Amino acid sequence: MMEARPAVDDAALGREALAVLEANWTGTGTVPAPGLYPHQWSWDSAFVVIGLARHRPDRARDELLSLLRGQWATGMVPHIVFHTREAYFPGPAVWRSQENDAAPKVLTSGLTAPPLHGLALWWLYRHTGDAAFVRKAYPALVAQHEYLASARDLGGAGLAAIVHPWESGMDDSPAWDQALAALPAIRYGYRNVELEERRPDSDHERYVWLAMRYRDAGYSPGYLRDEHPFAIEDPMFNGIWLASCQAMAELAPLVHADPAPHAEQAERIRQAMIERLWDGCYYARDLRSDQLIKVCTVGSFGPLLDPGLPGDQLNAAVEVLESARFMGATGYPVPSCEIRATQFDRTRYWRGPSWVNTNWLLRRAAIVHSLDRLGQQLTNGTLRLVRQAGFRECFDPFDGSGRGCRDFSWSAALTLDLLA
Ligand code: 9WN
Repeated sequence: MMEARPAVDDAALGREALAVLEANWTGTGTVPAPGLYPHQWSWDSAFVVIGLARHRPDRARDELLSLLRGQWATGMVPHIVFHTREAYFPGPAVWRSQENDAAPKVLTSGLTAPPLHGLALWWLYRHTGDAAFVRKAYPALVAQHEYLASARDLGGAGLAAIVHPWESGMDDSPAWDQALAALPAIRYGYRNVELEERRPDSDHERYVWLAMRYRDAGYSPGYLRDEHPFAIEDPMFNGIWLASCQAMAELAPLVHADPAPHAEQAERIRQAMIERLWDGCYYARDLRSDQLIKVCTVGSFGPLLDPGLPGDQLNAAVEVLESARFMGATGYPVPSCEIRATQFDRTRYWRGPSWVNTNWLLRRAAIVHSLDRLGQQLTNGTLRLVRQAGFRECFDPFDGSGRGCRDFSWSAALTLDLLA
């Protein structure tokens, strides 16, 4: 049921958001939420940078640099950087990053996450004009993009493949169900109480098994290409990468670099998404079965972040988004899975609930395509969620009640941006 919260005006909501981010700052980075997620997560940090760009640019800069301390020599930006000693499963003992020559001193996971950092750096520059900081962070992001283009183009067509559901940032999305079900039927033997409590219904034994396989192969790109059983081209991951490539092209002149390679990369991603992921809607492609995964999720709208998206695809995708399959049927934007899908579940993380970060990304897409009414609807609906239920991790898309943990950093950070 909806929790009663006293009415708050914009100024008070902004102050609350800043207070949450202050409380979640550890001195070296912002944790997504106290207790449940006590380390620094990659795309969470990028959202925090975006939200703090106007209000605390100093903190936004520290946040990004702190995350980049976890970057591997391969260019890979890990999905978790462990700056604190707090227990979390799967923690450093599982990832064993320190045994890999390419890993940095700070302990990290061995997976990556949606590469939103180029867009976050551009956002920070746009609001601060701080070209010196761009010069500082730019090379690391070039390396991140080179890593994706070389080690992750497992389909050979210009898209980056995710090799684990955790890499999508949308762990239990129905888009990964088939690929997980197709894993070899073995006794995985990776039960973990903490993980079971955090995600009671998820396929966590398979998640850990998959991560261990990759770890035991030395996090090797050759293993990913030839053997790893999970490889998926995801439209949200690649839509975000494309947006970051375009951001890097715009930032390049500030560091006296050539924008062309970034623009060309963006073009390659766009073409590959059209050729490989579009079928009336964008779908993820399972590279192991070489099939589209025919469930439409909020991730299907990632390519809308591209201002160069062809008009007919833009119109068709927006029609789906506004239809009774998504926003047209729920009181609040945007359910994480289309509600007519059998896998839709309004109570389970990425299988139904609405999230502030994906709402923000879709609002960004609406802005780049001058879809003012849609943008306004996404802004208002998202602010209504946090006004009513607080900075929760996610929300019931029908009645707006909060789900998951409280004081969630990206919900607070992006609220700051939406209020501006
Ligand atoms: C695994 C931290 C992260 C987010 C993801 C979200 C969730 C972790 C989990 O929390 O993932 O990385 O325990 O399920 O799905 O998007 O980055 O907030």
